[in-house]
Amino acid sequence: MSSTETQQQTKVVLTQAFDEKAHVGSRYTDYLPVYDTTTTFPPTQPFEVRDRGLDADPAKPNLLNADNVTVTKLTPRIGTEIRGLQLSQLTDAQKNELALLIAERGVVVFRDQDFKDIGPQKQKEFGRYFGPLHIHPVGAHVKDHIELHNIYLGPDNLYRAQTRSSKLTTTGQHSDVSYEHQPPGVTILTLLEVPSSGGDTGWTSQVVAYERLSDPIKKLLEGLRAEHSGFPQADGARRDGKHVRREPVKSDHPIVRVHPVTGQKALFVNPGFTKKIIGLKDEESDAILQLLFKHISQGQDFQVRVKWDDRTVSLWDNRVTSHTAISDYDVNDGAEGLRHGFRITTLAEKPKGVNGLESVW
Ligand SMILES: O=C(O)CCC(=O)C(=O)O
Ligand SMILES: [Fe+2]
Repeated sequence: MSSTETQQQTKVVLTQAFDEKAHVGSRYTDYLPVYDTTTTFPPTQPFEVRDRGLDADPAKPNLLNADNVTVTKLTPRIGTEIRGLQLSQLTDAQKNELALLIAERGVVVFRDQDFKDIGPQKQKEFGRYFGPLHIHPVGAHVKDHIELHNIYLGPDNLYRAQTRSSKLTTTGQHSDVSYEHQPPGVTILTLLEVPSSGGDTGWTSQVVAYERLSDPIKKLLEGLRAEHSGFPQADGARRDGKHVRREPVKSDHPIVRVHPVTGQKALFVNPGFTKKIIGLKDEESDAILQLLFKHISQGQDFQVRVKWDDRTVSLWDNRVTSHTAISDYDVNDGAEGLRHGFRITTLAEKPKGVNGLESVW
């Protein structure tokens, strides 16, 4: 267990964040959201991590040339779909090649998986291969498995129901918990139940988002860091009367991040957590961030939208993509069905930018 997973555990008190009556007959009630209201843990300490992609054969023969495997690009620049391989059965060589493929393609979607049925221990073990597991400082999780971050939106979602939004859209591009000093790399989302239509997830290539910028803007951004903050999320949680397990953190990350394996440059700002550009006047920072957020959110020509079913697992690299849930289904219409899943989030290196620029906090 890494320091990121060390918890100071007293007697755990759980708040159930769902109504049992809405889930009679479901096979996955053990994965419904609960909210630990007692565990606290200290700030995450720096840790060393070696990206698995560094140990991959760049041609990826073990992964891509395995028997009966079909590999399809979902769009030219982002997203690959794989059929004919079980994540639960991959060898280490295949997992290393998968880490590289996720870095190159941003998101890799595995169809017809048994992953959701192998149990939380094996699911976490699979995640840990790619890095220490993140524990969400405020999110709902799976009972007895605080590293399994809950994804559930239903009429009985007592956890999220308290959050009121006055926004026109439910979509919001973000890179998960990018305020962390060593934010996530490989991230794994498994859906257990899906609505009859809708509930897709959209990913944006931050590599292409960077490439599209003009040379003078690229040059400007390469020399700058931006602040990513966990404070609004923690404040919101407190406002809703929820327990904050770890005091929030902020990090100033390079705006242009270099991937440690591919060497690709990616834009590393997102509307979810990036608050300001360090060293600029307020109006300058606001104007440039608004420009970049709009660019990321509107770039349908460098995005992929993935349709789920209940045997799909998607893996993405939070260093080179941003994403949004697309909550377009009616959670109050029983006929549309439930959407329920869990996320395993692995932490990666301290971000590195161009010309030796590094994160500070
Ligand atoms: O539910 C989804 O489609 C994505 C939710 C999300 O942002 C995540 O799992 O990181
Ligand atoms: Fe996310």
